[in-house]
Amino acid sequence: MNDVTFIIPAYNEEKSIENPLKSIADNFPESKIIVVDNNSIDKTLHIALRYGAQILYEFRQGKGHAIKNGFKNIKTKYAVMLDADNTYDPIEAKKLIDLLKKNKADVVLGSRLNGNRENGSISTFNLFGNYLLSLTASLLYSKVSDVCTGYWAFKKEVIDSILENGIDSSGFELEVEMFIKIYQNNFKIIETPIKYRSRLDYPKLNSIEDGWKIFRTLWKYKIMSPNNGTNKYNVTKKAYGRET
Ligand SMILES: Nc1nc2c(ncn2[C@@H]2O[C@H](COP(=O)(O)OP(=O)(O)O)[C@@H](O)[C@H]2O)c(=O)[nH]1
Ligand SMILES: [Mg+2]
Repeated sequence: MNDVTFIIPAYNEEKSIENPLKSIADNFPESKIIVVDNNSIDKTLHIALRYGAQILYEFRQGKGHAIKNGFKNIKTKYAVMLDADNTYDPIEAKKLIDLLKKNKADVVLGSRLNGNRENGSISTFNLFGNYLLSLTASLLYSKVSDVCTGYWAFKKEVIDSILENGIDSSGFELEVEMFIKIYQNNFKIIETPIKYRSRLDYPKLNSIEDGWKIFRTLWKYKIMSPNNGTNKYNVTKKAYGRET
């Protein structure tokens, strides 16, 4: 997949980042890897360099800032965003990218909530929060099962459009902001189920604080934006069923 760049936001993930990097290097040796670091003080960068990743330094803390920086450096036709925490299996990127290549959509979300979750990978509290946020996104915009997933595949034109619209989010509101802007720009979004594994290092997300920010962001764009709910596509997941 020489037409794909993997973009990995990373903040102090020395215990986790090697697994996804190794898997990408083994399975997609022709793909490019960008790791966007935010002031990590551990061995994250050292490990990323060993796998030939391009390192971007983003000094403004937060996943939103990191991804914005990464997006500006995407040169390939497709990009895959995934976490450095070993929760997502890079092998599944093939499935997401194939859907883009077959023109089934412009953006594919890997749904953890429709997929197979390893025991202990997500707490009951976080699971409930994720259902609630996805339900809110479905009611305000378009039906989606897992709007906060960190596993996304994009066509380059969608990334260009996101950058043109601007990314306001500094942190974990990033995913809902992208979902809303992609939807409002009439791109087609679909979901496909993915596996979700337990993270190896400590979580960077604060469930209550970040969950509340994400909820407010969902409403903010509903109130602010002029073209609410005009997308001719609905987020579709049915066609791709559960993984066997
Ligand atoms: N560059 C950067 N990455 C971050 C920051 N905060 C979190 N991340 C990364 O973003 C990804 C998602 O964070 P995580 O704590 O796993 O959130 P969760 O998956 O929503 O629970 C991980 O790869 C983190 O290392 C940050 O401030 N800067
Ligand atoms: Mg994660």
